[in-house]
Amino acid sequence: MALVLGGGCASREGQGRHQYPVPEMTIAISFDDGPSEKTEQLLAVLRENNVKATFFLVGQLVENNPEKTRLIFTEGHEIGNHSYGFEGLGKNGKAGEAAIRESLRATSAIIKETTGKEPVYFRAPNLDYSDTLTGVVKDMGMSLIGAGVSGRDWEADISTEEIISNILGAAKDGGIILLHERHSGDTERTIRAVPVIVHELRLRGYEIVSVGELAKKKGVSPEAGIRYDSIGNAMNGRADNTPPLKESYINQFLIGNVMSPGETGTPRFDILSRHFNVITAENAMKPSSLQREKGIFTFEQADRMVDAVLAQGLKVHGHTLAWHQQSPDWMNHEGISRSEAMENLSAHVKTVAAHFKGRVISWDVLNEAIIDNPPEPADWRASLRQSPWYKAIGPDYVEFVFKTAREADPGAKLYYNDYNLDNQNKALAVYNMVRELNEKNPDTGGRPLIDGVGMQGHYRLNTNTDNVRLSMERFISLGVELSITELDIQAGSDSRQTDRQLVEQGAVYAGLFSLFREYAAHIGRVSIWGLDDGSSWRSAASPCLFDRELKAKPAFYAVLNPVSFIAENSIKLIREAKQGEASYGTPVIGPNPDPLWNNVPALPVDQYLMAWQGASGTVKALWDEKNLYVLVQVHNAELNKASPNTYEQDSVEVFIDEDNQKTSFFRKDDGQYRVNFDNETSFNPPSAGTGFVSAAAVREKSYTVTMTIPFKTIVPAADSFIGFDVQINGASAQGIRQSVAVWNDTTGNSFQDTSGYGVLKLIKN
Ligand code: 9MR
Repeated sequence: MALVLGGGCASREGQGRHQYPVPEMTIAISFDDGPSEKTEQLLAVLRENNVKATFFLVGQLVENNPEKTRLIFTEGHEIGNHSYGFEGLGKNGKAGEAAIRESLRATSAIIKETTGKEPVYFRAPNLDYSDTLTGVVKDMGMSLIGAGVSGRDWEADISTEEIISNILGAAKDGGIILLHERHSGDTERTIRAVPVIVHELRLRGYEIVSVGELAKKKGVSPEAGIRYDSIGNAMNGRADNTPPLKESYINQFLIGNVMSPGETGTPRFDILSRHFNVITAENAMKPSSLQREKGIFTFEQADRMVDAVLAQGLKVHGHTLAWHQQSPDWMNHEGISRSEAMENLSAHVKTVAAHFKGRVISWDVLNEAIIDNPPEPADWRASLRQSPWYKAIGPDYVEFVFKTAREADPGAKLYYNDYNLDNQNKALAVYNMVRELNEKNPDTGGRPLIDGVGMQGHYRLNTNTDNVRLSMERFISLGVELSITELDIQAGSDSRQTDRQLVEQGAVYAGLFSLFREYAAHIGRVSIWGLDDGSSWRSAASPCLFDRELKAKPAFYAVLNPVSFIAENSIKLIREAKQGEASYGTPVIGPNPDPLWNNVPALPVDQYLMAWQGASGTVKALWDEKNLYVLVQVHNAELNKASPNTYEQDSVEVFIDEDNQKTSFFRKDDGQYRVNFDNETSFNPPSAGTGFVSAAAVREKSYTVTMTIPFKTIVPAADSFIGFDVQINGASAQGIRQSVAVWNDTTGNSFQDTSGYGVLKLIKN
């Protein structure tokens, strides 16, 4: 930013000669820590620039400098309470409630005695707040003012230009600028910055006022005990008025979120630092952000963010050194030689890891290298994604990238990070990879090569916590650290959520955090991927803890206290399984249904799981001592079986849980039986096909499938129950599945989880 400094030139322009636009925005300006030897000088600058500000004064200094205090007041500035002796009053201080009360009382009293007016705003010294302090401030009828738009002018090495750019970079309508009339460094820097800030903001259309005046302009009456980082926008009294999440997880694991460099110094950053203690750059530390062109590293944005996060006392996790996305093509384009690709990878990893050394606690060294649901998880090499790095280097790029990272920053924990790790096949492939590489490299810098596994955790309402638990246990058994790195839970569509979805989403968050608490000893960090639904990468599915206005959702309270959330909401969450009846009898299976079916009750298969409402139908069941017989009649189908994926073809699926134990994963009594309209079959597990017989008959847009399904583990008895469900897959004219209808299980998870199945009663009369 090119700014003209010094000589008071900006201020003279500001006075008369310059034509500013008619202001459309308002911002407050405040100065902490006076009165002091600089008071007169600062007052002169403000007078010259026609600015009225809020001064947060220290009680003891008011007592020693009554004249200066009166001067501030008579020149039309507002005075706030900044404690009596600048002692630590919040979480970092030692003052008890009585001492806090006395400090605030004495300050307000001396300000009133000197100026005749009692302050209504309080700012905590060092921005150090606590619940006790908030309670006292509330009792005294004052509002709290946070660090809205901070110049960070107390920092030792900061220049006037940096103070200015900190403020101009974060300025926003309703913001409150924080500067200091006195601090341990050179206060002149601040005083020099003021006219420039005022001038630049006025050019942008801001009116610059005191905190009280800002509230008036915004039509807000500040509430006692509420902390305001800005006034008159959606953020007030909301996200920043909830109990800090991180305090619920002290001594358990770090709790994090993501941000971008542009959020530094904004009210969003205040919310992030209130609730979280570790930050991941959502995009700013990915390869394409740091080395878009070969050899040209662009660290400025990421550095700005990382330094601000560290200055706030939070930690930083690095994301990500090697990935198949958001990486420039030159690194590993098609046809590149193995050695050149290795050089590119190593140069990137070395430079980046060395650059952030000491500032990040850990790195996602390799991101998303394993394919989805790998068919042969025992062979992790065969399970590797055919990514550009893989194609250019081969499967040993995995070991290579970890070794390079270890050398460049031996202090950082090195993570393998991936999504869908609740899928047991994918989890197993990752497990095998980490196990082999750690066994092969047991001592790199005193420890095995890979320190941790990151389960991203992009989940949905139907994510089964039991599968998450299985994977967690698997990784923990490797002796590595576990982190949940990108947690979000989709619930709803089109940026809308029903009341039920809000509670269900909370329940999934609560279930997961209960689980994380159980394994806290093995968990390093749980990070949410997105502060609010509006800024989430999956915004339409509203997956975060805060809504678009930064108001805490039920999900927030679920994370804050999972146990009480479940206790308070369990009634709302019960969803009863449907119950149907199977009649007794042995039909002949063939293209024309046996007349025996005529007296069997039909169950509707008409609950749609996707937006498109295509093929649906009915199901009937018969049973005898050996088999279950099923007849599915499908209507309204555009018959198509072009897809190589059998589940995308027009087909019906029957799910059976013989012992009705509703386990969240398949055991030997469970099976999935799929038949398409052409009577082609597929089974899960494949052994379920033994003894199975089916027939199919098509009539225009309808078809009928009959099946004989042998019981595998039970000898059925009258009046007993089995778990049962039916699904109808509808393909589009292009051969892509566009519609799914079910009888009972709306989770979409029937293929691996029997807990949502309906129940079939076996009747014999
Ligand atoms: O949230 C990120 C989004 O802003 C980017 O556009 C996207 C680019 O691929 O990456 C998102 O973050 C991803 C993360 O880096 C790795 N795991 C999946 C995340 C969601 O896509």
